[in-house]
Formats: sequence, structure tokens, C-alpha cells
Amino acid sequence: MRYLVGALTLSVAAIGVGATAWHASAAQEAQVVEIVAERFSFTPSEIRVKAGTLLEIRLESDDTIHGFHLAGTDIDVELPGRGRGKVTVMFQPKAGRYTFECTHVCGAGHSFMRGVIVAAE
Ligand SMILES: [Cu+2]
Repeated sequence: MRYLVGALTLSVAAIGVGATAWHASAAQEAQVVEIVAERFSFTPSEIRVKAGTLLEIRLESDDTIHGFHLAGTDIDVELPGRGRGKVTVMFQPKAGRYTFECTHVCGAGHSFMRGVIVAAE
């Protein structure tokens, strides 16, 4: 399992997302979070974790192209349309609230398409 997580993270580091978080915590198992994007919401839209948990966030669209930007981090990726694969990012939150939002204009409700990761001590 540890080997698998490492392999996934190397591919993430290659596109410049979440690399710093990874190096600080190479020995830690990641908690997998799956998020599905569709017009005009993310499911789940609220994710609660313990602060310091290394998250492997797997993002997938159920319709068109969407974006995923996690405020306060350098995580900003584009999700391909339905059936065209997932995008994985690594994130290890300190205590706090981290809003995420769609960054690819996807229709009338685009600006309401957001959610939050809440990391508590
Ligand atoms: Cu959008």
C-alpha cells in the first residue's frame, strides 16, 4: 500500500501539485477522499478531517469539465469530463477551513459550485 501511495504522489508532484505536503510526510498513510463534481455542486461538499491528516483527494466529474481550486494552497486542477479519468491531489491540512471551488466556467450555477474541507485539532 505504501508503495502505491508513493507512486500516485510522484505523478502528482510531476504536475506541481501538493509536492511540498508530500515530502513532509512520506511515512504517513493517506486517507482517501473521493469527490464527484457535477453541475453545480461537489459531492460531498463538506469534508471533516483531523488536522494533520494526509489526504489523497480523488476528483472526478460526472458531466462536463470542471475545475478544483483549494483556496490558500497551490492546488488548482482541471477535471476532465465524465468517463475521462480522475485527478488525484495530496493535501495535508493544518487546523482550519479550506474552501474549494470550481474554476472552469461550467454554466449558470458555476459561481455557486464550492465546498469546504474542515480540519479540526
Ligand atoms: Cu464551474
